[in-house]
Amino acid sequence: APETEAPTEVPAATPEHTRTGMSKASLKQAYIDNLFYIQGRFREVATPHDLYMAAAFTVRDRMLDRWVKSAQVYKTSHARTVCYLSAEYLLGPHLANNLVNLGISEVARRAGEELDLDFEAILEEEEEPGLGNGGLGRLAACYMDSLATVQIPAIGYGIRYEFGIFDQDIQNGWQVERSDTWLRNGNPWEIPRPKISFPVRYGGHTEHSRDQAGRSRVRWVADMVVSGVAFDTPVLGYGVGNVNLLRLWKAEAPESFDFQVFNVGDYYGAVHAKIEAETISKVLYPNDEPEAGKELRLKQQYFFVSCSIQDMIRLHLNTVGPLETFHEKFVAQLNDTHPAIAVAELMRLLMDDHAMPWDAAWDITRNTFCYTNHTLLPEALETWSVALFERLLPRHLEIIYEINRRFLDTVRVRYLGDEARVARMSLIDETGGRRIRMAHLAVVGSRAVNGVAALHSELIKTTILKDFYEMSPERFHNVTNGVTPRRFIVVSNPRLAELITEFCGHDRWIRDLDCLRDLEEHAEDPALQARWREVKTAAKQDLALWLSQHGGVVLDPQTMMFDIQAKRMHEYKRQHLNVLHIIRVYQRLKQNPNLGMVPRAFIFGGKAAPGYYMAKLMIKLINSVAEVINNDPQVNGFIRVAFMADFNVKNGQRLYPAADLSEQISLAGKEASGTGNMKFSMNGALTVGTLDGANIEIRDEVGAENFFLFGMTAEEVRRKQAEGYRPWDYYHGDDELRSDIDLVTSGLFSHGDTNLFRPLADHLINQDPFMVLADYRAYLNCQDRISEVYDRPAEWDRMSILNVARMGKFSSDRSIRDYAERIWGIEPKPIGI
Ligand code: CBF
Repeated sequence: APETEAPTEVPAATPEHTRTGMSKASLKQAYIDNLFYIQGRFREVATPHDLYMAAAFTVRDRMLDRWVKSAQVYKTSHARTVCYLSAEYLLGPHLANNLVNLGISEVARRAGEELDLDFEAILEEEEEPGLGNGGLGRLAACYMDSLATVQIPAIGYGIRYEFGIFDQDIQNGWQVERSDTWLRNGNPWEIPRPKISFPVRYGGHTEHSRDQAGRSRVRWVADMVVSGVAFDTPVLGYGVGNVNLLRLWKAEAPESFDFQVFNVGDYYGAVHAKIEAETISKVLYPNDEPEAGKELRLKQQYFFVSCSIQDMIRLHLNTVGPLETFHEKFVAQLNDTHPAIAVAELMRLLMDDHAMPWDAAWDITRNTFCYTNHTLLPEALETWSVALFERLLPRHLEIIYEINRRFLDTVRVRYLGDEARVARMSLIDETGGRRIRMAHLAVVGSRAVNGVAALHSELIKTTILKDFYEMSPERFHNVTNGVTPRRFIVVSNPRLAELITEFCGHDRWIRDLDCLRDLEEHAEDPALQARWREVKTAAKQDLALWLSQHGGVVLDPQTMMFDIQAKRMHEYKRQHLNVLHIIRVYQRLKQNPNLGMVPRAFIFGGKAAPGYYMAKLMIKLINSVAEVINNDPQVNGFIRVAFMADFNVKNGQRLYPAADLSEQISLAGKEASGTGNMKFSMNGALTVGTLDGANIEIRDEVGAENFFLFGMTAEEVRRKQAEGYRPWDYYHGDDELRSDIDLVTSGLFSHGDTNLFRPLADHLINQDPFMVLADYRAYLNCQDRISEVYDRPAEWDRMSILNVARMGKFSSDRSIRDYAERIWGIEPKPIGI
């Protein structure tokens, strides 16, 4: 039977346990019990939040049943386990997703109806844990879902930030940040484990000595200790019994009060240590492509890494035994360089706490870690000043120096006399102030390195890690990113999910996305096309309604093409290229009101890092252009512009199903992969995109004829840069381009202020590091083609169906299988239901 089929309501032979039973009767009883016994409420006085909590506990109980069983099987079978080390998990709301993975969405909905509950309102009530910035954190969340679904034993380790990514308001067109207090009403999905706690030390000095056998020993005498306390969240696979563990660490002071200080009357001093400790897991740094620098960030990284490695050692000692086989039990995936300090931490723990000699410890360490790189942007490549390390992690600095000394010896042997290469490959950057290169530490300490899309993995080999690739090419891999179809189709777009199931004749596609190919034969079927269009229009209606209620923009879902760009605001993603196109269309309409064009709604969503001035100015520009266009009766029947405030997972789920066109227009070579491109395409949007990141593979899969390509290739970009790029020439060589940019600074969009947007325009004309002007004309031409095709609905629908049908490759289940087979060497451990 399909896994999603609602469990039968025929009473079971043995009575169901109300905490675990899946029938409607059990769910209703459990719900009422939870409302009463956990929330302490009866229906008449329950708040919407009480109603949500009761639902969450009802679902969680059903997961715990499988979770405990998984833990038992994993333990007794000594299952090899993946530890995913990530500073970010952008989880999104749990409730709807867990209902889908348990296979009880329908029966729960019916139980809710009988209890006279507003199911949608309950789902809306959930505050999402925004413990990540964007692509990298959301990828970690998709991978947790897929690890459980493909039945790989896994633990996700990270930080339980008290404040996640800020909430975004738009005031007067500007982004305003509000702190994200996601924990204020409690989090029903986590289980605190106060007894699973580890000390994490900072500062101080080291003392070197010899033990009785003459072996060298090191003692780290720290001057600050905090405790990391585990908070566990179960992560359920779809249609399987496997439940994995997401273990997030909260920082606490080892003692609430320093009583000695307290006794001498220094109350402030007594609580100071507590506050300082708790600060470590207080807040997520809100930069998508972070610039290195802040001491607290390094403290955070070391904090979660140290707790996680100590936990892995504890688990190993408890279940398997001697640490010599640690790397056989665990493989640890470093999600970017944020957890790279783990290499030095495992070495320290093995040598200093478990008396292992260097060579044995290094062998284990090198065989435990694998590293994923997620960016080529130079400003995002983490380095830390040696001075800061010396102050905060003196023992780790010694270990890094020793790793480096031994590693550089091997470089010297291999490339005799090539000291320039030695300097380039060193873990320490000696140019300018001395800094530790975290990517080099991650590469040297790992047995495998991978990029996140085919182009990106190739570029790694020829740019940032070229020397390392030349030295050991066999360690370099590609694993193209993927996203989970459970959240991004079944949960976000239930109408589409139903339609797919109907035309495929099965729902196997939810677990095996390649099965979507069964849709291909129906791509030209008018019956499917008509239904396809209905589903899309319904999603557009939902979004239009939501937008009109949250921001006031009115869009027409029937006539308008929904053209959406939703992602972090960043110059390399080129939201300003999109804006220039909107301005062009606006000018054309003003010049020729009878233009007869396909009406379009240009919709944006995305947060800017609070300190990123240009990105914030782009938000202001979009909203300013929106204000002019939406209020101009001469054009607003044809074009409208909307900015969806607070783009997060929940709001993303409103956007993906409603898009006709997905904007993936980064400068080629800059977007490592992108995953929004996959989410849109899976929901039937056609892509307008450059040959960047995973766009290339999406185009290969869906067919070049079903993808709107424009712009330079990465190689052309490289050449143009080498020749000396002169945006000024483009500005002067193209009248329409010049007029569009001049309109930005004319004051039209800024109530007469000709200075407001000048920094953006000047930057484009004089520097344009992301070559907006060079790609402008090709983009416009491509947009014209898009409008033509949209005017031929049958053709558009066929392309849209084929996009969905050919998205199998971009399931995160496939990515996880790739990791398991090619990098981790790990087998599934199936657990039945
Ligand atoms: O690999 C996941 C994503 O990571 C980023 O968001 C990142 O933070 N470095 C990249 O920018 C994306 O291209 C990538 O898809």
